[in-house]
Amino acid sequence: MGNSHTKVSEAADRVGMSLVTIFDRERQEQFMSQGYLRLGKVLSAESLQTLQQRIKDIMLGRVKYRNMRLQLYQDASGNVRRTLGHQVATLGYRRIDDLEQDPLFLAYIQHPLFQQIANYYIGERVSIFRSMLMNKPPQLSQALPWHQDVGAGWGIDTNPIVTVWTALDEATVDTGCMQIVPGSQQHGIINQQHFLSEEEEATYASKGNVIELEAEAGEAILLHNFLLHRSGTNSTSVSRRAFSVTYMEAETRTLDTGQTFPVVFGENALDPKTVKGKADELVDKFYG
Ligand SMILES: O=C(O)CCC(=O)C(=O)O
Repeated sequence: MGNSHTKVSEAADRVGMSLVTIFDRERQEQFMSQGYLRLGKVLSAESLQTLQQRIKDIMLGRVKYRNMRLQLYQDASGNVRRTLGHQVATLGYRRIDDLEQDPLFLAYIQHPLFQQIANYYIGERVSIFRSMLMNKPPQLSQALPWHQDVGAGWGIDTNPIVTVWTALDEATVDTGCMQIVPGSQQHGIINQQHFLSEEEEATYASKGNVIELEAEAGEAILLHNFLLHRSGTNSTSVSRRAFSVTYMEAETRTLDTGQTFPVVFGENALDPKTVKGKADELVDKFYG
């Protein structure tokens, strides 16, 4: 794995990384103090392969959803074209949203460990703000600037704090892994508008405080939404895909239209056996 960026080593954090099955007090405290928590390889080798294959099938148009929002890289300078529904068969997508309407991804979103965590921080009824694939295709990716994932910037009336980010490929410095500032969630909301200004970056994300969040394929990491994070570009010949899901109170509404979001835990939660395509009104506008 690469090592070019100044970093506080988190080697100890990863040695003997084991799968978290119980979100106990020690882990709750670690998450609240560091703003992230490695959950281990929540995806078995088989489940990982299943999701890798499914996202490939979605990108190539073998599995289609009418109301799925996709962002396609147009060229090496990072220009992106957005489509509603699949239009182009390529692995060069930047981002794909609305994956909860796919039964395989929905089943993963509803993993019992994520339910434990969501029930602890949110309550019984939980919706998701987004369920997105972030892809850094070989030689064709953009860096993502420093930001927090804040509700106001996203146009919703609460500030979610629970995001589960899962590596679908190994994420390294060379493939454009995430970088974070551990503990930075404790500053609270630095910038309601999502991205930091240059001055804020200098204050809150100085090099000495940044770590590279490298991850193995199949590994899930719990992220506090106020944790400062960014990600780099992919200079290798393999893709770096990750699946990121933000959980929140089911009563959370958009600030403009008062709309709620897909429920994944509790009463009337989506069920992988019967999940339907996303309703038209839920894709009228893009929040986040
Ligand atoms: O996967 C990445 O590169 C960034 C993902 C991200 O910003 C997020 O999950 O909030």
